[in-house]
Amino acid sequence: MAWHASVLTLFPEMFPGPLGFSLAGKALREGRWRLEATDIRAFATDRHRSVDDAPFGGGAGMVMRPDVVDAAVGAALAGGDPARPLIYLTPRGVLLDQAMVRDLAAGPGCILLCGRYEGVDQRVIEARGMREVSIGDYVLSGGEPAALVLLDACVRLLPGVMGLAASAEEESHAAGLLEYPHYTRPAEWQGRRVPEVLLSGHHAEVARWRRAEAERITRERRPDLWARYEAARRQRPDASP
Ligand code: 6GU
Repeated sequence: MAWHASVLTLFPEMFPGPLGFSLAGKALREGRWRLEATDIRAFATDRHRSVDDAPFGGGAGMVMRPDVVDAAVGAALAGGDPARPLIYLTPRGVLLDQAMVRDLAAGPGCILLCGRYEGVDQRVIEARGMREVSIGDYVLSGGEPAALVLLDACVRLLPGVMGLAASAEEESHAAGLLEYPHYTRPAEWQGRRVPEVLLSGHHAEVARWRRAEAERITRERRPDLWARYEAARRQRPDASP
């Protein structure tokens, strides 16, 4: 069966959105993955179709009701492989990283719950054993853009979606480094030359330069990744200094 994403949202029209374009969109049309966006409001039970209510304890905003969200989750589970992980997208979640993306892409798909308002009643998150995931340390107005980000990251790793260029980039990130810079013709543009080593045809020297640039950029921009990379390098018995 194709990799299957179910998105639970109050704004199903946001999907596939940008994922309908480029290689993800082509792969979607080719059936390499499947996407359903379900309107949570379809599971409302009262005549006002209400999906939210005021927070216990007071405060601003509204909270999504556990009964309505639970019914939507139940329908998604019944509509696909019940082993798919349940993910609630929230800025309070654990940070999405490439290791999590790799795990998700290797599985049967995922069920993504997008919160709006102040969030979702915590009891349904716990009762369904959902993983809470964030895409970064900033606040979005809803989980939908985060769901699109997570899906893009997964879909590009599916077999036959992106090919060799993508796997090379993925490997570089997997090694724990940011990627080296890229250049194409002309060799001189607005007085700026492409680094000479890249024109040399010496493959080993090109590889050495790229590794050195990847390390420099990682050290300068991401001291957190650099510390982890150095720690991992120290673990290796054949470590180069
Ligand atoms: Cl997953 N949701 C929202 N609303 N904001 C976020 C986020 C998720 N990740 C980072 N910011």
